[in-house]
Amino acid sequence: MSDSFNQISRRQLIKLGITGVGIAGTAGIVYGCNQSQVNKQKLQAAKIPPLPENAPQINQDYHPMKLLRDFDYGKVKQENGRTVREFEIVAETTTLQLNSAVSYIAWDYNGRVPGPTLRAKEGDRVRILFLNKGGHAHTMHFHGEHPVTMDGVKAVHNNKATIYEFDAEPYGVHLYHCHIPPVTRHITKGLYGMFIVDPPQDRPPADEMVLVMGGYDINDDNKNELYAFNGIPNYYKQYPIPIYQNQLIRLYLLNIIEFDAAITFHLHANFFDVYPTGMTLKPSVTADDITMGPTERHILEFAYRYTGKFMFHPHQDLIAESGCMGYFDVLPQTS
Ligand SMILES: [Cu+2]
Repeated sequence: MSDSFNQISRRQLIKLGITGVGIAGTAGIVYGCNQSQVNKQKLQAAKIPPLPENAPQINQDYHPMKLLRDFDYGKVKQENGRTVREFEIVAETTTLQLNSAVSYIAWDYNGRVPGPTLRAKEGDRVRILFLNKGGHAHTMHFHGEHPVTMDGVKAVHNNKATIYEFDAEPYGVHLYHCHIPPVTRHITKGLYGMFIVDPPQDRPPADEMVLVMGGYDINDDNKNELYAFNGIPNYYKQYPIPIYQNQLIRLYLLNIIEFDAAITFHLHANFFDVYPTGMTLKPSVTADDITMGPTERHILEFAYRYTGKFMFHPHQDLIAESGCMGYFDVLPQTS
């Protein structure tokens, strides 16, 4: 590992991988393009509507409508008979327009909030090439099982890089976030993302998507003034998420809201099956409202019987009305 050089870019991060730990090959390292064959079959099996054309991107790396179904499987390699998934993460500082009045300096992974949804199968080797260009010390701390040296609590200073490497286990819906104190600040600034470990046997085909509930402390009073699904307040309220009627939806849901003790997630006009922490293959309960503490996450599965626009939101309605609000636009299946 190397952390003794300055002014490194994303391109140079790739070189870090090569010179630092002997990773072979320079070409073909492209974000999110190495989906497994299994995933392609899954996508073909589930019916997914086209993206709404009016839904805007925030910047070249950040499109909340695409982010929903954007799973990063890394660059896949075989090393000593094992599948290794290599991911590139750059901590950055990005200005986000949270609403018409609030322009916010976010700290983020790869230019978006949440960061990339990293995905592996249980037992894969995960290798994270982490470069900090954020201007402050940051880290990546993963939930999951790993050695203490890979726990991501040791500061990676600005313009430095490191490599986190561990086995993807156990299967479930996990997360990563910065662990520099005050952690509340580094998380509310935007440094978090989801880490999905798939079980050895694939779950049934579904329209899979990610929702991360986050909060923003705009005026540094240790309270949230704005909330959001996937980083931009009210985005899916303004641009409902199209899904098909009678299509199984698999929602990977994370609560990363700081300062509030717990929040709920409520789905209108429907009920969902809950797979706690994504660590079961059978649901534990069926509900239309679930309470989640900080960093709690679940898989929720449901299908809509009726067409139309249906809300989802925390049932602390002030939080919903402060930006954590969205709609599913349930469309009739055409074939
Ligand atoms: Cu940080």
